[in-house]
Parts: sequence; structure tokens; C-alpha cells
Amino acid sequence: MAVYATGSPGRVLRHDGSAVLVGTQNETKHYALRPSTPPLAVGDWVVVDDQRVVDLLPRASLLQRRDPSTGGSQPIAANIDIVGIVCGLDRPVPPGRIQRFTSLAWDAGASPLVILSKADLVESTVEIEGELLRHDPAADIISVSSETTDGISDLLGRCVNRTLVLVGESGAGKSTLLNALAGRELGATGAVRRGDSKGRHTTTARQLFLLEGNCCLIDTPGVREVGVHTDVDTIDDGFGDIAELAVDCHFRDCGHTNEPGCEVQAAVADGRLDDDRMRGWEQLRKEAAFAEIRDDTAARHRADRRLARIIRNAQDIKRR
Ligand SMILES: Nc1nc2c(ncn2[C@@H]2O[C@H](COP(=O)(O)OP(=O)(O)OP(=O)(O)O)[C@@H](O)[C@H]2O)c(=O)[nH]1
Ligand SMILES: [Mg+2]
Ligand SMILES: [Zn+2]
Repeated sequence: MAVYATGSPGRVLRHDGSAVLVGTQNETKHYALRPSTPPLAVGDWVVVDDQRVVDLLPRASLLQRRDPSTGGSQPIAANIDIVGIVCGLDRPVPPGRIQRFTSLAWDAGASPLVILSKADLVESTVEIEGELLRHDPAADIISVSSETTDGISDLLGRCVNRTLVLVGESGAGKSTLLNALAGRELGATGAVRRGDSKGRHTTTARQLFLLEGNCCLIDTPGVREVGVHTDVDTIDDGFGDIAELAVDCHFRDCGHTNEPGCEVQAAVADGRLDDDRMRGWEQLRKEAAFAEIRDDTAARHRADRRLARIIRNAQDIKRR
């Protein structure tokens, strides 16, 4: 184990843009983010001294999403084991968005878990679970109600000694779930709008809480859009059934649209592969391919700028 002459190990408990709260063995302390601070995410293991965050330790996993304003990636949570994709049953459950979060979770190096919340509002969750499994046969799904506490101890049991991050749209019930799991009011919650069940963005910062059984739970502000920030290969990891079929396509670079001898299309035609699942896969692949091109372009621009700077410096030196 590394020995640090100065400083103590700690974990980032809260990130609010300009400062982080870090918990160490002895205290929790706020640290302003400075230009010299390494980029941090909630859940990061760090080394701190009295004044600053000195070092960022290697991450076992990192959940990030595409930043809609810059196109870059935005870290959401680090060193997480499970990504809890929370969907309120007071509104339609969107398989496409769940699939996006699922891809982000695999990409992060964590396991996705679909959490259907507000189960008290529906008679049965069998149908909706069936629908989700049709889109993703490997989906891990749990139904809970923070109101009646149905499913709460099941969920808690799965998170013993693990770090779970809750993601999902505003009003999905993430903070209410945090409180139900904790058995007390740790996070503020807010009513959804009548009519369209839209949330009010009650939670404003990402924060880690320690629950019973050493479960570390990270609550996050709701997001509506999740950009895919990954590559085509990672998308395929979440669609093993299709990738397996594709091995038998006649052409190695088959696009699975109308190529002759396409095994994927054949499987859709004879019912072995669900049409919606196939379409969801295509959509995510398209987005990932686009993200790869965009990232390449951004990287090229950065390299160009670096080169221009080097040339400028060289010219300056020559002129002297
Ligand atoms: N009936 C019912 N209502 C719930 C349940 N869980 C949450 N709610 C309600 O849903 C609304 C939104 O809950 P929040 O926990 O604030 O939602 P959130 O996902 O944290 O929202 P943001 O912080 O805005 O992202 C509140 O009015 C909760 O009372 C549940 O299990 N059953
Ligand atoms: Mg909240
Ligand atoms: Zn094919």
C-alpha cells in the first residue's frame, strides 16, 4: 500500500460545482475547487491535507454522460458498483431511455439495475416488466414503493457493501427512495407537477450517503436527456444476443439492413429477435458511432492547436 507522507485518504461525499465535501477518518471538510485540483466526481477516493485535495486515486469505475452544452463528457459518480435507473410508475416507462442508461452503466464498469419506483400506484408491474425484458432480456429489474416500503429491504440487501448511484428523471422518486432505504429524512423531496408528472428538480447536487450494511448511496439531480458517451463495441456488450447472431451474417462488415445473408434480419423475420430490441440497438449504435466521430474531431482539433502552439514557440525562439 502507498504511504503518504502528508495527508489522509478520504472519499468525495458531495460535489456542487465549486466545492467538494470530503469525508476522512476523522472529519468531513469542504474544499474549494481550484485550477490545480484534479477533476473530481462524487465517490472518488482522494488524498487531502488541511487546505486542499492533494491527489486523486485510481477509479474502479466512472459513470459519465455527455454534456449537452459542450459535447464533452461529464462525470456523474466514481467507484460505483451499481447504477440504479429509477423510473416512476406514475408516468410511461421509456425503454429507450432505460437502454441508454444501461449502456452508460456498462461503459462505466458498473452493473445496471432498473428500479421501478412508486409501485403502489399500479395494480401490477408484471406487464411493464415483461415489456422491458422484451427490449432487454438480460435486464435486472426490481419494483419498489417508498410509500408502502414494498421491495425496500430487497433492494437494501442487494447493496450491502456496495456503492449504488441513483439516476433518472426529476420526480422519479430517487430522494424519496434514499429516505426509505435510510429509514430517515436524508434528502429533500418535492411533489411532481399535476397533469404531466414532471418533477421540480428538487435535488441540486450529487451526494453520497452511508446506509445500513455499509451501502453507499449516491443521490443525483434528475436529468431528462442522457447522451450516449461510449463506443459501438460497448453498445454491443449490452446486446450479446444480437452480436452472436451477427457472427453468422454473410458479410463481415454487414450493416444488418438489407444485405443478403444477414442473420440479424433473418432472426427478426422469423421472430427469434424482437423488432423493438433490434431498433433500439441500431439507434444506440448510430449515436455511439456519431459520438466517436465527434470525439475524434475534437481530439484532432486539440492536436492541431497544440501543434500550432509548438510552431509559434519555435518561430518566437528563431526570431530572438
Ligand atoms: N405514491 C408514491 N409517490 C412517491 C413514491 N416515491 C416518490 N414519490 C413522490 O414523487 C415525488 C418526487 O419524489 P422525489 O423523491 O423528490 O423525486 P426525485 O427523483 O428525487 O426528483 P429530483 O430531485 O427533482 O431529481 C414526491 O412527491 C414523492 O412523494 C412512491 O413510492 N409512491
Ligand atoms: Mg431528488
Ligand atoms: Zn447482418
